Amino acid sequence: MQEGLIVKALSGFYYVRPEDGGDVVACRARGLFKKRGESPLVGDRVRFEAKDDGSGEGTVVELLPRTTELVRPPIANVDTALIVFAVARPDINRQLLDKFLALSELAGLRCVLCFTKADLLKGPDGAPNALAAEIDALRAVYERIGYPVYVTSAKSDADVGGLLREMDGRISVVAGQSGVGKSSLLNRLAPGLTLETNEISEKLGRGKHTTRHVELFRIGERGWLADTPGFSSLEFPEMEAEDLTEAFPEFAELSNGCKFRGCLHLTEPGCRVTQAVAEGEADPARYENYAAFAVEIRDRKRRY
Ligand SMILES: Nc1nc2c(ncn2[C@@H]2O[C@H](COP(=O)(O)OP(=O)(O)OP(=O)(O)O)[C@@H](O)[C@H]2O)c(=O)[nH]1
Ligand SMILES: [Mg+2]
Ligand SMILES: [Zn+2]
Repeated sequence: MQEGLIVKALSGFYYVRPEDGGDVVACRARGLFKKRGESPLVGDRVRFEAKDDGSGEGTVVELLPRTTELVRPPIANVDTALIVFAVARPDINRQLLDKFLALSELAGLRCVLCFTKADLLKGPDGAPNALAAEIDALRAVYERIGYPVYVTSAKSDADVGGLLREMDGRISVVAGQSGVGKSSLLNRLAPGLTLETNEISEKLGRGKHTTRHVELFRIGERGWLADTPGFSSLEFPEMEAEDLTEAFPEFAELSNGCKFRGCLHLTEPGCRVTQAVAEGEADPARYENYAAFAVEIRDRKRRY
């Protein structure tokens, strides 16, 4: 019996990379999993048996305990979300950015932010343009909360060493709208990887979803990374609105100072969060997005 990592799932086969670094083994899952209602996922660490007939096939026998489990994309043991937005084309949607961050926080992931297409921050003369100042301000907002922020470009040899270190020895997923440059970035992070990229439709101003199935790729010496389908809208899981505060670390910290326990930071008196926003201690756009999500979650609950 050997241990390994499921790096791809396709047509009933689980492709397992053995711990000792040997060739990938195409495994079927034991019927037993279905009976127990368990289903192996990409990212699962497993025990498996390889056939000794040289076929390169085998059987997954046991799933080792998971640390995290994502539903969309379906991947186990992810610990980092690399959240990618382009500085422009498409323009940054702050609400979507905060939604990706909040959903990643709720899933128990570490978040790393990456702004791509940095080449668009320079005018024809090579000097920083107006957009560059906006991106600097945005970077400051998120760094202050504690998120690592990187600004990269596929069109230059901007340093990606820092980003690679963030993903070393971990399983990471990449999240971001279609066309922001996720695959282009990953191709740079992992030379030898050739993910399909797509020219943006100039007319629509957005990309088509080029990337579909879930697969983990080696990144750096000891990291694994999934190039997931780009999504454009996301739902919050079934949850209480008051638990949303945990997904906004800077508000979670302030909320100890709120007068009421379970404060939603909307219209409650004695709210430390709304006070911090009013006094310029916390970013107003982050707060607006938080409030919109909190109302969405609360009202959804009321409807059922
Ligand atoms: N100017 C500029 N364009 C870029 C950069 N990175 C990617 N692009 C372009 O953006 C478009 C989309 O890039 P992809 O890497 O396919 O985007 P994606 O996020 O993987 O898209 P999906 O797979 O559809 O989710 C392509 O036309 C790329 O050439 C960059 O750093 N600068
Ligand atoms: Mg892609
Ligand atoms: Zn409050």
